[in-house]
Amino acid sequence: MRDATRHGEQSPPAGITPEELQLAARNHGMPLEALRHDVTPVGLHYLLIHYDIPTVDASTWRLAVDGLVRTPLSLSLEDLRARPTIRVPVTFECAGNGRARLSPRPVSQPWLSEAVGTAEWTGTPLAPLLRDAGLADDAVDLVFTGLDRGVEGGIEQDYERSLAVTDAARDGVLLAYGLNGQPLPPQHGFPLRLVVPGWYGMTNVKWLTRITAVAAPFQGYQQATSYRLRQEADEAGTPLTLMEPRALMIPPGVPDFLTRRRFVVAGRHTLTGRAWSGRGPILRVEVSVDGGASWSDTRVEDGPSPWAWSRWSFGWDASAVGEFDLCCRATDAAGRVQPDEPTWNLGGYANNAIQRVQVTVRTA
Ligand SMILES: Nc1nc2c(c(=O)[nH]1)N[C@H]1C(S)=C(S)[C@@H](COP(=O)(O)O)O[C@H]1N2
Ligand SMILES: [Mo]
Repeated sequence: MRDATRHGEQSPPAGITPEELQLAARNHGMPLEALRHDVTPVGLHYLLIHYDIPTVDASTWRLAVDGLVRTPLSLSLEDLRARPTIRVPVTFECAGNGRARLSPRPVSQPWLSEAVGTAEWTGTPLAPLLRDAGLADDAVDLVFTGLDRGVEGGIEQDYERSLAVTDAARDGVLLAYGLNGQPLPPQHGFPLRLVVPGWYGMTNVKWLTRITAVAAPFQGYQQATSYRLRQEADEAGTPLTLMEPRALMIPPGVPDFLTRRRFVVAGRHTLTGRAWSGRGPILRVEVSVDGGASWSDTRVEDGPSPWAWSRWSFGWDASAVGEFDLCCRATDAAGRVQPDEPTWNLGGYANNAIQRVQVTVRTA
């Protein structure tokens, strides 16, 4: 347990506050049984909206590309649809996933482990569009502005995030107008959003209205104040970028309504789930049925795209009745492995500590 007062802050109350509950009721997670789908059905994908969902009239909407460009652009949805099209499954995870398991609990959207989903995005690659606009040599950052507006940290703002020009021009970065073969639904950014494969969710600006090339690193709230790893409020910290590795399992058997504790009939069971990372494919997923005392390798399959989660499965011989503490952990191509315990930080970000699922094995 960490001493919150050391950080000049008040300890959050032991239970979830009405304000956290209000956020949790608006921003839902993906029920873990939906890990069975390669591509998450619309409505089961997690949702995170800082302010309100804006209403957008697609017939008058335009995307502006301006700032330090030789040819400023103003593009309609039809203009964007007429450009080269790509369709690719991409796994998103909110940087705050796991926040509610930190102690003391940073007060914000109280995710446990379900702020994840994989959608099949349809859109147009960003790099050629930037070439058409002709970025000036002194452009260093691109600022992506959404149509949603609100107050955060006492500052009224549009939702805005930036990318370095080199990151924005990478393969796979796209402007998406479709999700799972349909136009974007209002909650996922209709009519257009940015999709940056491998990065934490906040990067994927929804309700995109403007891309501005600027000559200095962007200092907006969501870039310079929020989404940074730090211990103290007055520290600059390090910005969150690529997703850390994480494996999740479909909780086996049936749940208790209130506690979600699992009940499984003794016998052989297949444990399955998904694993992903922003740093290359998942090389290994291990499972433990004894709370992490011993680990076994699982079978890992290729994902539906290089940017989407991999399915894994494991045959569990649950012939003995009793209490079991199931865990899983992923290792990515960069050799990063999930830790047993989280590392605390002020914003409650990037907690990729291993998932634990309590299971009672009983006779039928
Ligand atoms: N304009 C805008 N874009 C946004 C957000 C937002 O509040 N406003 N939330 C971000 C965050 S924090 C996450 S995790 C993802 C969530 O995307 P989804 O709701 O489509 O799953 O969108 C990002 N893009
Ligand atoms: Mo997020």
